[in-house]
Amino acid sequence: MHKNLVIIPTYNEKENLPDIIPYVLQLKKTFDILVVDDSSPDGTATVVKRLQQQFPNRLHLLSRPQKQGLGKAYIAGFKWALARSYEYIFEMDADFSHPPDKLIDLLKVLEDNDADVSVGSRYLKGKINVVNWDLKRILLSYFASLYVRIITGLPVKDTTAGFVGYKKDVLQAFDFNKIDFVGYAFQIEMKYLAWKKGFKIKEIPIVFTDRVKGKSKMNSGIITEAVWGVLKMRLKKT
Ligand SMILES: Nc1nc2c(ncn2[C@@H]2O[C@H](COP(=O)(O)OP(=O)(O)O)[C@@H](O)[C@H]2O)c(=O)[nH]1
Ligand SMILES: [Mg+2]
Repeated sequence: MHKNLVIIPTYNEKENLPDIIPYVLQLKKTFDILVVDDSSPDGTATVVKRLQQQFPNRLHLLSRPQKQGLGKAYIAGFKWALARSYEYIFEMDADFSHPPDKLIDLLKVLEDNDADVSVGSRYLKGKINVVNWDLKRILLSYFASLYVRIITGLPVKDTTAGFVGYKKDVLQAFDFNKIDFVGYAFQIEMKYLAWKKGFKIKEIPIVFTDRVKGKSKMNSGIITEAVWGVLKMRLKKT
């Protein structure tokens, strides 16, 4: 049984999986992969099944009946991971925006007991490490992170980051029935709750590159959810 699991949520990512899956499975450290697919109409699940023949036991697929958002996909993945006793569990996008080599650094932080949660951060030391995003998206993401820090006090620079490692006990401490955000607000809430529960969060620098293949699923609903969600989260008792 391996210790490390990377959860990759997918919706129409058939072009990216044949590249990213072998890449992650051939890293110097052993990471298994769980793809959580929401019945993508482009046949992403079929691509996973084909790759499973090449990487038996290391590549897993959780198929869900319909598109329910990133948050729900991750929660299903976390429950799957905890039921199988993985020690270190990672979130990563399918589209190479998160450099997969940095999984090794995220893992090291957890293995060395430097923190309970490790975050691949775009916004450290006053820098904005984003490639190929238009100015609007950079400003949106940067000011979203600032907004969250001001409202919640969360001591994390990149609060919406989706490249994250968790020790198993962090995920075990969550009541997933109480988390109902689906987009960026989900990523913010995971960090906020971990911090509130006294877990230590450490950020490491990464360069985020916009996707080359496939389409972004970001939409204005996700942004509205984040703006109101952060206020709601701050007022809610945890
Ligand atoms: N299972 C699942 N995955 C999703 C959903 N929405 C987005 N994703 C995946 O989540 C990751 C991040 O989404 P992406 O569209 O790249 O968002 P962006 O990077 O903010 O533009 C990608 O791997 C997507 O395929 C969803 O509703 N369900
Ligand atoms: Mg993306």
